Formats: sequence, C-alpha cells, structure tokens
Amino acid sequence: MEYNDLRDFLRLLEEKNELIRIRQLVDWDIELGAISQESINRIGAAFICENIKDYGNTSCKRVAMNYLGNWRRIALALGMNQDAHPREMVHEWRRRHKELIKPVLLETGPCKENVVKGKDVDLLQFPIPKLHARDGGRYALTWHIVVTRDPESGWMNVGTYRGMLLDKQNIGMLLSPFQNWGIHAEKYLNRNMKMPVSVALGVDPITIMTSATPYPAGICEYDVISAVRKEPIQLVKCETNDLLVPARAEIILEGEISLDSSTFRMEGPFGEYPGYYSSFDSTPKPVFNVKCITFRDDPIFTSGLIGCGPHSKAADCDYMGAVTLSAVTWDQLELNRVPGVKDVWFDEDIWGTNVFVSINKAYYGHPRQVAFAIWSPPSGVYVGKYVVVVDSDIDIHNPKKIWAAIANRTNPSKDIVVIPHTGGGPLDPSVHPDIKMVTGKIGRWDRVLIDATWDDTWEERPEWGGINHPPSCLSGEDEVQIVRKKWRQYGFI
Ligand SMILES: Cc1cc2nc3c(=O)[nH]c(=O)nc-3n(C[C@H](O)[C@H](O)[C@H](O)COP(=O)(O)O)c2cc1C
Ligand SMILES: [Mn+2]
Repeated sequence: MEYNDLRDFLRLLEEKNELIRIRQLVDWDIELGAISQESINRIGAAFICENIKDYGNTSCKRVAMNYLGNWRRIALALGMNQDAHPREMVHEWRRRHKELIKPVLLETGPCKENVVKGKDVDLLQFPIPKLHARDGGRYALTWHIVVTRDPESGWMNVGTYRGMLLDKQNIGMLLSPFQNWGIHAEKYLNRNMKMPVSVALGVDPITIMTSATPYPAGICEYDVISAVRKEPIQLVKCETNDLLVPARAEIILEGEISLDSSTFRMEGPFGEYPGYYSSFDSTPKPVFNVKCITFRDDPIFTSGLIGCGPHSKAADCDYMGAVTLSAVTWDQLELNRVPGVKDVWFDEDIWGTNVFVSINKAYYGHPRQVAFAIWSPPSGVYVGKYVVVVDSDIDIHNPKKIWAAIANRTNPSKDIVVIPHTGGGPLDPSVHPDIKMVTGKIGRWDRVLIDATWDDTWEERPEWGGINHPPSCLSGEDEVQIVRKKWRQYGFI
C-alpha cells in the first residue's frame, strides 16, 4: 500500500490536493464540528487543525477530520484509481477480504513513544471536541477503534463505539448488547469481572473502515484489515493489558469497563448517524476508566461527524459505510446461497437503513429470499428497514432509476410487503422516544420489501417478442446506429 499509517495517508492526501491545513486558531467547542459540517457541504475537503484553543501547550495539539469524505479518498485508501466507481470498490473489498491474513506482533512501535500511567492520565491533554451544540458533552470517541477480548475463546474484536468525556480519566460508552463487544461484556459480567478495553485513535483508513463494519462474531477484524491491506497490520501489546493495538496508531487508551450498573454514569445525548438526536435523555452508561495513555510524538487526534440526514451531504462514515456494508451484505446473500445477485448497494445518504439489490430473477419468490437473507444476521437488527429488489437491467447506483423501476414494475398490494413488529435501529429518529424508553436497547421497526422486479407469473406473449412482460419501446441498436452515422448531417453538433 502507498501508506502505512494515518500520517502517511494524510501526506498522500496533501500531495493530491485533498487536505487542508488549518493554521487559524480554532475552538474545540462547536467550531471544529461546524467546520467539519461546512466542509462536507461545500467540497468535502479533509482537514487537519493545527492551532486549537487551549491546546497550544498540551501533549496533543492537532485534530484531523473528514479524511474519507469523498469517493476519491476512499479509492486512495484502497489503492485504487481515483476515478473508480463505488461499485468497483465494493467488488475490490469483497475480493480482498475473502482470504483473511493474520496480523504481525512487534516488540514495540511508534504508538509507545510517550507513555503516561496511573494518576498522570489526563484526557484533557487531548483536544476533544464538543461537536454539536446540544451534545451532552465533549465526544472523546467518535473516530477510533475499540479492542476487547472474549474471556472464554480469546477472540479479539475491533469495533467503533461512541464515548463521551466524563472527566480526566473516564469516558461514558454506548455499549449495545447487539454489537460484538456486547457479547464479550456479558461474559465478563457473568464472571463478575471488569472488561479490559483498549482504544486506538488516529488509525489508518482501512482500519477504521473495517472496525465500523459488522463482521460476524468470532472474526477478528485485524485479520480482515490485513486482508484488505494485502499485508499484515503491525500490532503491539498494550502496557497494562493483553490486548493488541496498531503499532502505528497515533494514540492508545488502555483501561477497563465495570459492568456493574451501580458504577454507570450519564452519557448523551449525541448527534447520531441518521443526522438527528434520537432522544434528549442522557442515560446511565458503562464507564471506560482509562489507566494508561500511550501516544506518538506530536500525536494527531481524530474525530468525525456521524451521518448527514436529509439536510446535509454525506460524511465520511457514510461513504465508507456504503462500501463496506454493501460488501458484507453481499457476502450474507452468498452465505445463504441466494442466486443471481448482480449488485448490492447501500446509498451513502442513508447509512444502513435502505438497501438496493439487483438480481437476475430466477424463480417465484426470489426477491423475498433476498430480503430475508439481509434481515437474518444479528446486524440485520439495525440495517435494511427498506429492501428494494430490482431486475438486473436497473442501475442501483442511480436512485432515480430505482424510483422508475418502482413506478413501472410494482403493484403495491402484492409487491410491497410489510413485515410488522421487528427489531430495528435504536437510534432511528422515526422510533417514538417513549418506545425507546420501554425497549431500552433496541428500536422497533416494521420492515418493507419493495419487489420492483417484473411479475414472473405472467404468460409469455408472441406480440411481446416471446417474453412475459411489456417490451421496451426504445429504438433498437441497429436503428440508432443508422442515425448516429448521419448525426452531423441532421445539423446536430
Ligand atoms: C463513526 C462511527 C460511530 C459509531 N458509533 C457506534 C456506537 O456508538 N455504538 C454502536 O453500537 N455502534 C456504533 N457504530 C457502528 C459500529 O461501529 C458497527 O456496527 C460495527 O459493526 C461494530 O463492530 P462489531 O460488529 O465488531 O460489533 C459507529 C460507527 C461509526 C463509523
Ligand atoms: Mn466484530
């Protein structure tokens, strides 16, 4: 790969005119988040702030944001041609993650250049932003990876889960039992143990992309990262626990989480991935007690705005999620042996909620199998509220053509299937807050399949050219060829 870590990648972006260095004084309180939002809405530039209010003389003085916020930068992250189509990125991701590669363990690495332990730990040395005005606090963890280990099997998991700064040594965490580290947490709880946790900030793009993607329980994301990088990621052991973290990450936080609910502290609200506050209640959450921080010289803190909603352009988590969610969902269809899948796409404007699939329809009920396969895995709880299945002639990367297929090929009473009373994304703003309070950890959705494929129960007709649906009225290729030859003669330029 052309880069080994975040620094290399930012250098690469700078060479390609994709990175802005902000030397003007910027406030960590609201201004940084607003710059990120405006940057997303203007040209989507990546930026690094090097002069942050109150952070001229601290261990960490700079913050990078938006570094994956357009298709060109995702292509660069994957080492692909900058003009590559997102569909190609999905194919590339799937090709690479098929053969997992083990990471390598080094004795030490740049992330250990500075070590702070015990009572010297001070998270306020890092320019943690308050991103949106009504957030419950400064969000320490938005663009990072969280590493935990299964106490029975030793399986190490890497995921991205938000965390709000509580004080110099503590961060309140959103710990969902439906996520992979939730499986670990339950086992530590049953053993009456605290859960060892390590966090890395300032990781390379493939690492953050993989961490934010639902791989099945039992898979260690470091193996996936290595596969997608096409070389083993270099890891080091933490100072105070046996978790492994990327050797070239900017900042490592080591500590533990108590799962005893009497130790929980208030966290939230936060401007969440659908682009809304799902509720204004802060609620008691598990606390990540940080016991050791290691970091590179002049470390780069990372942060991210999560999600866009209908009023803003897509943020980096939306771009990367569209590619990786499409890749793992396609795997899910393959795992369930659903045949004829031609393309799978989660639009970057709606992280995870709507998914489009095109198929070569082979038999009666085929589109329903697509929907059921997407809904079946644990991560199906929060993805795919709407599944739209179209025939393979429809370009699912073009939402207008999906609408055209829905207009032309559905009869709603039979082709729009509503599955009521399913689980759903807990942060979805359409789930009433009272229901969230009742259910606590899970949203309640109805799910919808829109089957916009032609009805295959119709008979073939000679006047339709032997097919079983109305034929296209477009001029044929041979007819158009003739007029193309005479194009200029008609007076067109
Ligand atoms: C920037 C960002 C923030 C996220 N925050 C959370 C979060 O607070 N809680 C959560 O459960 N998932 C969050 N996610 C989604 C998870 O990272 C994603 O579901 C991933 O699959 C989790 O890893 P796991 O499958 O190993 O549990 C976030 C994703 C991104 C990109
Ligand atoms: Mn996982």
